[in-house]
Amino acid sequence: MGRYAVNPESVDGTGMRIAVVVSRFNEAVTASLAEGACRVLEGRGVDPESILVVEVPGAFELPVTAKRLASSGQVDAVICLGAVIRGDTPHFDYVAGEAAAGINRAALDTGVPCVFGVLTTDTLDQARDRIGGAAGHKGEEAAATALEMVSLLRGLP
Ligand code: INI
Repeated sequence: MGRYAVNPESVDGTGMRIAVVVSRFNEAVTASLAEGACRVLEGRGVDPESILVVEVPGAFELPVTAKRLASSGQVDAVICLGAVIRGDTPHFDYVAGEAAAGINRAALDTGVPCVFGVLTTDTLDQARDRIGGAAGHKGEEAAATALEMVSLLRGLP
């Protein structure tokens, strides 16, 4: 029996090309997600010139943008960042559900990891807890996941 894993804390991002797609809806939150993601990428050795940050209007627009970037042959991973807050919308489930399904489809269709860094919370306070508050920083976590998946997939048959 074989076993393969990479140490998530020691992945070296040198030479990796990463796209960060961030939605402007709930921008006070999503800007922090993007800052955290870029901080981790650069801290792990990704050249700032190799990070492409793309803004989209809302979380619903993340999948088509992720698919375009993932199929370009020019990025190793796509990090999708957004904040869907239930209090704001009766169509929360559609926006959040379609974002999740579409981002996953972009990854499955292309083989390029597309990370789901979309907060889905009931309140703005719960979202704030996830950008460096009580519940960690989901932008930083999304970046670490992207680096791990690039490294992991490179090592698999
Ligand atoms: N988009 C979000 O990213 N978060 C939300 O909370 C949200 N709400 O509340 O509606 C939201 N809606 C916009 C949506 O993502 C699309 O941009 C819009 O429907 C146009 O396609």
